Formats: sequence, structure tokens, C-alpha cells
Amino acid sequence: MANTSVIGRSAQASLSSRDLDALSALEKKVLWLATWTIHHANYIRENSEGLKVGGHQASSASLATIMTALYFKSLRPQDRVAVKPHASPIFHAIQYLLGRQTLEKLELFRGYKGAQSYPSRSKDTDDVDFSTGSVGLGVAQTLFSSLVQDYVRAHGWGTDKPEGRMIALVGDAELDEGNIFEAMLEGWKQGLRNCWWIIDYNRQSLDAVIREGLWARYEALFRAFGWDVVILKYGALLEAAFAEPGGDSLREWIDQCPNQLYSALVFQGGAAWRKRLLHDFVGQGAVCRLIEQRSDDELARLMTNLGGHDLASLCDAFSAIDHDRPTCFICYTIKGFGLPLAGHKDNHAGLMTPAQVERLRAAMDIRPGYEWDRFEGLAIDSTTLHAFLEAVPFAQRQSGRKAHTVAVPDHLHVPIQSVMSTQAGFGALLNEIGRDKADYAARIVTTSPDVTVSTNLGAWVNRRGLFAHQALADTFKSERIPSTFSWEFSPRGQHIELGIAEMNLFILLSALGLSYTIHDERLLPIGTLYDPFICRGLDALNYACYQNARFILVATPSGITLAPEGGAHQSISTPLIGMAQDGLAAFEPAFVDELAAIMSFALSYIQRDSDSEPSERNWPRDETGGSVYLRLSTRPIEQPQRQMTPDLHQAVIDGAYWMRRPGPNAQVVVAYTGAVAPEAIQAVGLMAEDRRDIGLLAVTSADRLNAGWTAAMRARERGLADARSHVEQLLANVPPHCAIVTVLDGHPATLGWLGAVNGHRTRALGVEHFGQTGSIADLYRHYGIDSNSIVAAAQAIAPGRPVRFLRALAP
Ligand SMILES: Cc1ncc(C[n+]2csc(CCOP(=O)(O)OP(=O)(O)O)c2C)c(N)n1
Ligand SMILES: [Mg+2]
Repeated sequence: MANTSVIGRSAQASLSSRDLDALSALEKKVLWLATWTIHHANYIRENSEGLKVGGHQASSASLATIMTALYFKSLRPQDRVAVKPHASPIFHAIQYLLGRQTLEKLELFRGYKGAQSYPSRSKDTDDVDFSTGSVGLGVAQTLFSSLVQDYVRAHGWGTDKPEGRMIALVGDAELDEGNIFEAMLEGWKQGLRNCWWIIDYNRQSLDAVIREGLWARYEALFRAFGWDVVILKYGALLEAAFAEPGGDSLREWIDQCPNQLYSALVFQGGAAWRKRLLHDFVGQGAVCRLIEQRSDDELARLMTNLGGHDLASLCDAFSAIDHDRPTCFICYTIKGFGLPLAGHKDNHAGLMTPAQVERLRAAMDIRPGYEWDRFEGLAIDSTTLHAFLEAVPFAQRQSGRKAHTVAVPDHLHVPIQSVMSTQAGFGALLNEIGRDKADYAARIVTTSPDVTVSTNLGAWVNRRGLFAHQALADTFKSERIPSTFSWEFSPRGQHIELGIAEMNLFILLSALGLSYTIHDERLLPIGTLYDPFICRGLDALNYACYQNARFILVATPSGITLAPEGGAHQSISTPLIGMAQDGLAAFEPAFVDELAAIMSFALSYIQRDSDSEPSERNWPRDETGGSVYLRLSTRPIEQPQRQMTPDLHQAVIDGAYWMRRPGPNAQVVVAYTGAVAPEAIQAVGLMAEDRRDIGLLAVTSADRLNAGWTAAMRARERGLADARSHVEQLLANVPPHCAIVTVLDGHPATLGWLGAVNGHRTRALGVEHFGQTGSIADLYRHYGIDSNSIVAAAQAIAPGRPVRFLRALAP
């Protein structure tokens, strides 16, 4: 049963006074180091551009106390944390104190190869659990990571280790991001456990002060989704003051105070507090005495003593959680706490002046030249503090662990019918894998946002079942109602069915795809969705790739080829996304035997180590691996009767092969990708009598072809004269006068660059506009990717005698 608790006077004391002293010293040090790191980057490091690099001093300070309590006390080695992006300086400072971050990286904060502005798994060298930066994504990732932990354990892996908590440090304005609520709903459906979200309730966003009373909306929302809510509003000083005569009036005043006024008074300091409070309490003796007993400094300290800046309350609140229910902590904080920027509504990108930093240095007893010293200026001796740091529970964890790879067959069997779509081929492939008893098949986990059946995962799900904490039978089956699909849930199921939100799909894929390092267990995740809806979750996809999550994304149907289902579901730009997205190898096979080759490659490619050195075979960085995107189609097309030789297999993986090799006097080459293969083949047949030595290039991955080409050029520019990419080898013997016509069901720029490889004239056909419904023939004609349009394009750029079979083009 979800409940709300307000931490205050009744808080149990979980901290010894020695620990509290040590934590207080560390909190001070963390704030200093973070502030100094930012100051150093802006004012001390040589900056040839003369630009301030910024650094979010205020946003960081907001979380200094909470993160001190967490990292130095409450976290356990098995816990994982997504840190609010702008608290990165605090995070790096903590890692530095724990000996996991170097001085060199801190000195280079925000500089070339220095500590990152936002915690980054792939670019930082300290122990980042989840990359953050695009607000909202890291928060949701912790939820899905908890789910993945449950999935892994339910399948019998990693059960010898204790369960971890997946924790997010969340900005209050970050909660504006809708993906957080999409995730919460999914978490409720899936029985979320072991997840904490700690809200830095500083009541400021980037631009301004946030709306009044948001905490109450949050509380209601979290409760509605089954979360416990813990509110930390007041610190111990305020609680003690409330117990004094007049204290109730002070509490009431604070509770009624608008956020803007509170922020303004925080910024102005003790004298302003006194003036305002005495004005508002005029004639109320007890509370006026409470105020007058305190100096300006004491009054300012009292009035800013909020729960999120009270180490003891925080540690108590965290240690009081003795259950696995998801828990949200709403911690009242002050943006810029402890700094002269505190409370100002413009402080988000504010930088302290050198004079302000000097004053802070003096207040913190730090001598010039000792700014980076871990124990400088602290009230506790360094031996004691050193011993405390050595014993910090979270620091006991071993970082950088990675699961072993799982062996994958070189060839995957799939029954190929004479006419078949790549989507049907995908379903058939997974059906075959579903029969396999090998370990890799057990490690596959599929997921889909309510399009499991329509992306052809049904047969796989029939074999492997759906995942849930508790078994749930398919009532249609038990009632003996005929149905193609068995929808049975159990803890052993290998398919995670999601609601429709595509953001959730990508964040879950990210969490599943990081299991090899977050949960130390290898999973082989495959997610399916309709191709146009990639754009709905694109930022999450980008972040998944950025943090080296490994998965296979199967997008189908795609392009205008899904006709006549609907113009609104057509996708144009996704092949370009596939090319441009870092960390994602994109393929668009035309035939099922190609798909089978790509699939076995993909299952291996997603397991390769990102730390490996890229090789120079064909230049697409095969050794470092990545995720894979397959753009598939529902169009049934005639399948070639051929042997998948090792050479053909390799060429499919490398990105292209000659379906018909051009002769020495070739006048035209047609290069195609994907579902338009029949049109390309037909066009070549139509032209063969009137154009000499015509060639047909099957492109299975424009992405890898292009990446290889670019890398080989770069290598040559750097002196490796022999570097040759796959596409350069393929086009090497195409005569200079030959023209290239490229065609795909997607944006023409995907293949348009082929002409630049060896300087061939090129006409790129594809789809630039969308929305028209119709049959495939109607649409291919309408958008100019049918065989007649291919012939017309060839005739226009490869002059010669008229191609006899060319018909007039539709206007
Ligand atoms: C998706 C996304 N949109 C916009 C931004 C720019 N941005 C960075 S921080 C921020 C406001 C954050 O406010 P809050 O979460 O309350 O954090 P605070 O700085 O107050 O701690 C914005 C809009 C971003 N990083 N990510
Ligand atoms: Mg905020």
C-alpha cells in the first residue's frame, strides 16, 4: 500500500555524531570542489577562445547535501544512480574524494578529454552508471533498469548477488518531461520495485521560479502509480525553532510563502529575512522574539535549513526505507545553497565572480595553492576522514565489470518461401530461434510497444511466453477459444510487452542493452516497432546508443511500401537516421537470406567491446560493435534461389554486393536498397538491350558502406595509402563514363553519395514527400521509384539510344 510520510521531528537518528561530523565536512568539501572545478575551467584554465565555458554552480549546489548523504552513507555497492545532468561537478567531486576521479580530468572539466559537463558512461572515466543530459531520460532509465534487474533474476541469473536499488536524482523542472510519466505508468503495470526517485525540489527551473504547490501534484501522481512518497521539507534547525514559542506561526508563514518571495529572500540574506518577517508578524510577540534572538547570519541559516540540506534528516529518511516499493523523496532545497547565487531566479547559468570565489575560499579556510587538496580546511583531521572514506559502502563496489559474451551461430536457419517479405522472414527466423535450446536463444529478450503481433513476433512469443512477476494464463486458451497467439505470462517469459509509448521502448532497450555492465548479465535484446515511430523516441534512442547500450531494433513496416495501410504511417527519413545515428549500424535487406546473415552478425556485433581498437579491414569499426537497426518491409517479393556463400554473406554484412556485375563498357549501374528490389531488377532487365554491360548493385547497408568509405578516406589522408573501403572496391572497375541511378523507398540522399566515391554521374531516386495512400504500384509510380521511373532516370543521365520499353512518366 503506497503511503506518504513527512520527515521531521520524529525522524529516527540513524547517524552517529562522528559520522555526522564526517559527512558535514565532506559536504563542505564537495561543494567547494564542485565550485572550484567550475571556477577553474572558467577563470584559470587557459581558454584560447576567450569564452566562459559555464558549469552550473547553482544547480550543482542544490544537490550537494543529498549527494553527500547518498554517496558517502546510504548507497550500497549494488545500487546504481542516474545523476541530474547539472549536478555533474558534484558527482565528479565525490568521485575525486573517493579516489575514482583524477585531478587532471577535473582541471580539464568541460575541456577536451576532461570531466564531462553531464555525467557520461562513455566519455567519463569515473564511475558513471547512467548517462544524463537530456532531462527526463536518465530518470526513466532507472525505472527500466529495475525492471531489467527483476527480469535477469527471474531467469535465474545473478541471484547470488544482492538486489540493487536504481536511483534517480531528479530536478523538479525535469518532471515536466512527459516521458517520466509514461515510464511511471509502465512501471505500475510491470510491478516496479527497488526504484527511488529523489526530487531536488528547489522550485527553480532554467528560466524562472516554478509554479506554487507542485509538490502536491507530484505527491498525488506518485501515489496514484503506487509509489510511496517521503517529503523532506524542514531541516533540524527549523524543526527546533517550530518547537519554540511562536514556532507554529513561523511554520505557517513558511508554508504560505510563495516560491518567488522565498527565493528572493534567500538571495537577499539575513537582514531581508528579518525585515520581511518582522513586518509580517507585527504585533505577534512570541514569533518576533524567536526572530530577534537570532543574528542576521543565524536567521539566514535557519530560514534556508530545508530538508534537502539537512544531512541527518536525509540519512534518516534513506535508512528508514526497509521495503522494495518504489519511493519518491520530495526534498526541499535551495538552488545555489551555500553560494552567493542562492535563490536568484537567474542563477541557472550564473557564475561566481573571482571575488566571490575568494570570499568562499576564505570562509572555507582553504589556502591559495591548496584548492584541490582533499582535506584542506576541514575541521576533522585527515586520518579520520581518510578512514571514513575508505569505509564508504558504495566505494566497495568493483567498477567496470562486464558480462561474458554469448556464442552465436554463424548461420541462422530460416525456411524461405518463394515469395516472402523481410518482416515475415524476421518472424520465421525468431520462430526458428525459439526452438533452439542454445544459450544465446535463452539470452534473447524481445519487447514491443503494443505491436508485437503486427511486427511478426507472435510465433516467438508463442514459444517463449511473456515476462511478468506472476504467472498469468491466457484465458482465451483455457476457455478453448481459437486464437493464433498464446498470451501467457510467467517469470520465465522472454518477451516484455509494453504499452504504446515508444519512448518507453527505447529506454527499456537501453536498460536491457546495458545489462551486461549494470547487472553483469548478458542479454540479447530485440525491440520491434513501426518504422515511422522511431522518430517518436529518437532522443531516447540517441541516448541509448550514446551510453553504449546494445540491442537490435527491428522497424517494420517502413517507407511508402506499407501501402495501402495509410499515408500517415509512411517513413522517409529513417534511412538517414540509420546512417547518422552514432553507435547504430543500419541495414535494409531486400531478401530473407540477407536478413538471416545480418541477424547472426547483429547478435554478435551487439556483444563486441566498445573498448576494442577499430580494425582496418573495411573500415566500419566492426571490432567496437554497437547496436543494430533493421529496416524491414511487409511487401512480399520473389526470393532469389541461391547459395549464401561465405563471400556473399560477408558482402551483405559489409553493405553491398553485385547482383549483376557491370561489364567493362557499362553505361548504367542501378543501385537499390530494400523493398524496391523488384523494380530495380525489372528496370535493369528493360534497359539491358539498349544500354551496354549494365550493372545492378544490391545495397544492404548504406550506413556501413558510407561509414567505411568515409573512414578509408580519412585513413588515406592520414597517410595509410592502401586503405580501401568495400564500396571503393565494388566501384573500382565501373568505367568513368558510366552513370549510377540509385533507388530506395526512403530519402534519396541515402544513396545519392555513391556517385562521389569514384566521380560517377548519379541520379538519386527516392521519396521526399509522404501522405498519399494507394497500392504499392500507385505509390511507386506517384513518387517515382517504379521501374519506369528508374529507366527514365537512366535515360536522362546515360544518353544513348532511347530505351525502347520506356513509357511516358506520369505528370
Ligand atoms: C530535454 C532537455 N531539454 C532542455 C534542456 C535544457 N535544460 C537544462 S537544465 C534545465 C532546467 C532544469 O531545471 P531543474 O530540473 O529544476 O534543475 P535545477 O537546475 O533547478 O536543479 C533545462 C531546461 C535539457 N538539458 N534537456
Ligand atoms: Mg529546479
